[in-house]
Amino acid sequence: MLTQEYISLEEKFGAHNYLPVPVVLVKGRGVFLWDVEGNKYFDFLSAYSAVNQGHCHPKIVKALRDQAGTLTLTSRAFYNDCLGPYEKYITEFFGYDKILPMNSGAEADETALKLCRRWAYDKKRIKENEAKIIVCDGNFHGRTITVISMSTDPDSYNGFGPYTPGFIKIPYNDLEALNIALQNPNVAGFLVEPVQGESGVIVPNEGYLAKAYSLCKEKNVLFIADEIQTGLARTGRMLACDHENIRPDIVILGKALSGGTLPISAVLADNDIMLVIKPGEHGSTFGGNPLAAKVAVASLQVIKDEKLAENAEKLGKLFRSEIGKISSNMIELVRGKGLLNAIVIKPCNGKGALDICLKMKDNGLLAKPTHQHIIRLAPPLVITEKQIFEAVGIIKKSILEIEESK
Ligand code: IF1
Repeated sequence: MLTQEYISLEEKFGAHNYLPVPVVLVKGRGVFLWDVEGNKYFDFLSAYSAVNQGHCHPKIVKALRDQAGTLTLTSRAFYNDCLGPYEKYITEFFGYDKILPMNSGAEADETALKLCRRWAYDKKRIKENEAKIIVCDGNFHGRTITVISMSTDPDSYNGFGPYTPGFIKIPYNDLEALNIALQNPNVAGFLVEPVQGESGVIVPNEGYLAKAYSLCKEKNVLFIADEIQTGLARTGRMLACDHENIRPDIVILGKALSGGTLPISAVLADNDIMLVIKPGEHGSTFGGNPLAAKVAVASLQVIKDEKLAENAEKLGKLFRSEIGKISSNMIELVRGKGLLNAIVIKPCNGKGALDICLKMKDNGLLAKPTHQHIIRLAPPLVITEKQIFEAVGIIKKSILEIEESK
């Protein structure tokens, strides 16, 4: 079957909760993807930063294959020989007492919210059902009802009410607003993305995270970092919070924790927070399954062994510098941290970000706009300097072709 035939199948038999770029992918390896017609592409989305290690990384696939034929799922009703070693590995890797393993990012965010609320009642002695959690305008933490109750994006929350109460929304990157919100004695936590991905790669001011952290500590409020998209070397450090040398009270991970092979997420915290949830009070059928445990260890080893954070830091700077050299009226600015970047497009002759993405596809590079005029550009972190130059060449060619088209 060819491209349109596959697209028609999804159109007819699948929910219409996405409108994908019209390309049908059949194979991935490293920074490259191939479509059903044999065309090869640079992947500059990395499945929204879930494929930091590159598509089908041999070491991660080996871990998957070796465990898949042995034992994939026991449920948490019983112990198994993979979870404990994984828990030891990841807690030592990030320097926390404990992990609560889940599957999707949204589930991990929900888990963090439950931990924060229970900690509020059991430890901070906030009155039951009165706990508040501060979140930021422009946040994205997933698609569940409680998570969209925190959202300020109508595309995320419209038509899905009634909403979960207990959230205070403040502007992102605004310490004064945070300080005011923290005066409320019922505030238990501050949930924040170190860089806002979906909003269009919004990088806060230098020092924002560190100052926000200390304001929270002054008020005995948990600083909760959603590192699902920014973590695991994407922004040039193992965690984006490492740029400001802060240690969140709760860290939320997902996406690249599996190298893009299967849904694996995790919440990390120390005992005084993690142990507020008692046996039987939270869980998940697949959370912490043997297959995920083995794959997650391999995925973390690859990030460390291949120095992906260092590569992201170095090549991210090169990428932004090379994009900055493109002379085009359609480029408003380029911004980002590490290899999480975005170009803000100025529409021209009725053409905008989507037209550029479709042209980049024709020229061999895949990316997708987030919101109207922003193109997120986030390749796997295994990309080389030579490939960065090649990819920038494609981006430049595509932008100029669209700009010159009438
Ligand atoms: C979609 C983007 C959106 C996330 C952060 C939690 C989650 C995500 C910081 C939830 C998920 C994905 C979801 C996907 C598109 C993509 C995304 F920001 F990455 F681009 F939508 F905003 N926290 N982000 O980025 O994790 O439950 O999906 O495993 O929903 O369209 P999940």
